[in-house]
Amino acid sequence: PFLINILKHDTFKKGKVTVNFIKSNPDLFNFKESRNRATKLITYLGDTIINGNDDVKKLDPSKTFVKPKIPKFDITANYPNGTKDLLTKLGPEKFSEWLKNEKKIHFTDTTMRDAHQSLLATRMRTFDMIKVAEGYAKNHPEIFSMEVWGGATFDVCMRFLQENPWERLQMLRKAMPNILLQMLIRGSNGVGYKAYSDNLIEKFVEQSWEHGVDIFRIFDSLNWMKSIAPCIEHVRNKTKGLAEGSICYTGDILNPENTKYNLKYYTKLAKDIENAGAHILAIKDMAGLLKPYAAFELVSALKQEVNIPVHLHTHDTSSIQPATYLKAIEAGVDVVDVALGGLSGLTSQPNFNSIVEMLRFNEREPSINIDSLNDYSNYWGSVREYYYPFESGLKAGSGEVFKHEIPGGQYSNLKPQAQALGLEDRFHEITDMYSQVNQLFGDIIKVTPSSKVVGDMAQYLVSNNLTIDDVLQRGDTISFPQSVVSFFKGDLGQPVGGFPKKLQKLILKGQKSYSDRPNAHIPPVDLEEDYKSFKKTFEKGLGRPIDITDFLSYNLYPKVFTDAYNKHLKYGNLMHLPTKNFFYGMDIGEDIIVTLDKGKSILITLESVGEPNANGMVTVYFRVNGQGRSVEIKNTS
Ligand code: 3PY
Ligand code: ZN
Repeated sequence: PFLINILKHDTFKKGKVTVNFIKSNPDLFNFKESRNRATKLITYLGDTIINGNDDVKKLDPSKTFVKPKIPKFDITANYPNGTKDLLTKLGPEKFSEWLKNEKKIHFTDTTMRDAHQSLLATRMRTFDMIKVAEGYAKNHPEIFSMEVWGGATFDVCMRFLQENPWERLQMLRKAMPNILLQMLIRGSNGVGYKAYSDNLIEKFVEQSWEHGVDIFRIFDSLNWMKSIAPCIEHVRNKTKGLAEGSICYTGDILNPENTKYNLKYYTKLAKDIENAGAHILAIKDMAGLLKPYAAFELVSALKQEVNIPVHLHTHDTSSIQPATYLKAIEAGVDVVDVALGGLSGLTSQPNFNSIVEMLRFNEREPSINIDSLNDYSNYWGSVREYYYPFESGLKAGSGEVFKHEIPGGQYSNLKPQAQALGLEDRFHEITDMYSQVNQLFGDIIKVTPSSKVVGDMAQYLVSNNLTIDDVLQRGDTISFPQSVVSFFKGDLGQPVGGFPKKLQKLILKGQKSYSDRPNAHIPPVDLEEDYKSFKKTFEKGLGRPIDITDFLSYNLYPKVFTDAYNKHLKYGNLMHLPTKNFFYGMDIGEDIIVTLDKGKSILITLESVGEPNANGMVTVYFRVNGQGRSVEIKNTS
């Protein structure tokens, strides 16, 4: 191994070896460390070959994969200037002015965040993103922003993918230095499902910026300004990035009977967001309820009412949302969110490639190389196949979304959840109950985490054969899901128009509620002493220095972080393992090249798999860089 390390060393390869070469390169002696890492990797592969990946619940043995084709790009070329360069040059205020004055329509590409969150249960791995990131940024510098972080990705990265979300962000930043990177943040709930202390969210925003985020799309799951405004402040105070405040859209502004979420409500909220210091206004249509003619009215009114650019987000659950974009573009919207074809449509965003074609020869036509864009769509179409166990099974658009108002990401998860509860044949009862629960709660904004509360209640009532009447008649004898109790206490803030008082009493059963900010009840995180003791506990084992981002991950998700840390001790860094092998192990005779940290690669071949012995242990035989290696795996299946 020592000789191999010399032969592989960059300095050696460049022919610049001197007498001091060996002395000044102690990493040549790191074969023990590399060997350890290789052992961990083959332990993971062995485990997956014998017992499968825990996260893969339904395997199709007949499934075959086509190698995704990476579109060509010039690796030696400089990155063409893009929106990130413009933000650096202009600063957030002037950038916002520039955007408002642009005639052509701009696009945010959500493929690496919301698209897979909404279609594939957020399982897309960094491995598949990083393969095309540099080429995409070089071939498509005209993209307004790439949504790559936040929402559910933070949690899922650690919980299911054995990845460090901060590392993903840094890698994507490095690969796409010219385009704005965007994240979704749930106001005081950060990237979690509950409120966190203000100083934790502030530090999180600061570090997100430091590690690569430029645009912070900020929303609150109840449209509560008291959660949105402090987060806008954090972005303004701690970063040089863009604060994008969101109005979450629900209902139908064209419905004359809608007195709650009407045009006046939204324009007032938009004004409040602008006054709180947002650089951009987002219309976040998380369930895809903004119909085309309503979009025209809403965008026209907002363009009149506010002086900042307007950015529209929707989900194509109903299949009519491209028409919404058409009308919004006619009304002067500045940016729309789209996903590359292969990961677009249904609960995801409208199809980027087709929207570009829709606008060909129009006065707001963007200048985008459609052939290249189609190649990227095809890449994602092939990559998607690796993730087939996470597909939701939804096959067609559904007009029912206008009744139940379930957000895209939640809708695609609800089917597998119903299946897990043995309620698959009652899926439509659940979606119907979801809308009844929403009315019972007083017609609330439904988006993470408030949408989860409504979903939990709907599933609970259906699985226990309870009706809304049962809740109203004998709610004092029913013990409701924890998330519902917490919501009625005020832990997610205050809904528009307040809580229905009678119901709140039935649910809380004497527990006290409050109406100030939940954060006022949460002590600040001790960023000095607690950080020190955190470091002591976790400093060894990650194979790299531990830092403040780990401390933030831990504070946001203590159990998820700790579990991921323990898995890391056993398996090492799995980020560079090809996706096929991460989910499905290896076939006999298959060769794979895996990059270890610091750019070192190893060649792994699966030679054979033994029979379980009396204790259920199986020997799995590999070749690692040509040398025979084996691991003993307990068969737990
Ligand atoms: C999230 O909060 O993750 C969302 O995507 C909400 O729409
Ligand atoms: Zn969304």
